[in-house]
Amino acid sequence: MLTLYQFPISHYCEKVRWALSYKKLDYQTKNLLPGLHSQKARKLTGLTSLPILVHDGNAVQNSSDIITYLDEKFPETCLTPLDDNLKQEALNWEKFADEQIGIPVRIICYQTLLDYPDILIPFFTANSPWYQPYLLKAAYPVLSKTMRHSMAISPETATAANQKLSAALDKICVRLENRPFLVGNQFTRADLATASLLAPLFKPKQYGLSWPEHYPEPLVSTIAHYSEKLAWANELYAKYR
Ligand SMILES: N[C@@H](CCC(=O)N[C@@H](CS)C(=O)NCC(=O)O)C(=O)O
Repeated sequence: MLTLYQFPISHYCEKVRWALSYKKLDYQTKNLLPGLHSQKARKLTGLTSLPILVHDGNAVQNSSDIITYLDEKFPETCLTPLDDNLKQEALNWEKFADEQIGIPVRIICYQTLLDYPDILIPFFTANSPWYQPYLLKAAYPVLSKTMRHSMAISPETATAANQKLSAALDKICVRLENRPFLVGNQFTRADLATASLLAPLFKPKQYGLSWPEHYPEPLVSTIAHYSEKLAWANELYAKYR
C-alpha cells in the first residue's frame, strides 16, 4: 500500500499525486492540517515538510526523491529517462522548477490568498473531517502569521518572486521553442514538475481542489500577465494528467 501524507493545496504534493496517477499506482492520501502536520511528519522522517510517501516500511520525503523512489520500485511508465545524459538533464530541470518556479508561485499566491481565509480554509481542509474547518478558522490568525513568517511572504518578497518567475518562464519558453518537451522526445519528470508547480496559476480540475472561479486582485492580474506562457503547462495537464 502506498500512502501519501499531504496538504491538498500544496503544489509539491500535486507533483507526487500526478506521478502516482501517471504510473497508474493505487494510493491513499492522508491529509494533514498545516501546523498540526509537523508532529506526524517528524515522526515519519525527522523533518516537517510534506509530501511524504510511505511504502513498504519506507518513508520518503521531498517530491523529487519520491519520484526517484517510485521509478526505482515501479519502473513501468518511467518518468526518469533511462539514458544517463537525459536523466541528468531531467533532474536539472526538475531542480530548476522546484526552486525557481515552486517557491515563487507559492509566495505570489499566498501573498494575496492569505488575506482570504474563506478561500484558503476549504483548500487546507479538503476531504477532512467535518470539524477541521472550524478548528482552522479559530487558529487562522496565528496560522496565517506563522505561514507568512516561515515562507517569507510579504509584498517585497512577492515582487522578487514575480521577477524570478518571469525569468524562469522566459527560460522555459526559449527551451520549448522547437520542442514539445523539456528533455528528450517524451514526457518526463521535468515536464511534470514544471507543470504541477505552475498549476495553481491556471487551476486545472485534475488538481482536485474546488478552485474559486476568480482569484482576488492583485493575483488575478498577475496571472493574466503570464497567461500565454502558461499554455504549454495547461496542455500537459490535458494530455498527461
Ligand atoms: N522541496 C520540497 C518542498 C516541499 C514543501 O515546501 N512543502 C511545504 C508545503 S508546499 C511544507 O510542507 N511546508 C511545511 C513544513 O515544511 O513544515 C519537496 O519538493 O517536497
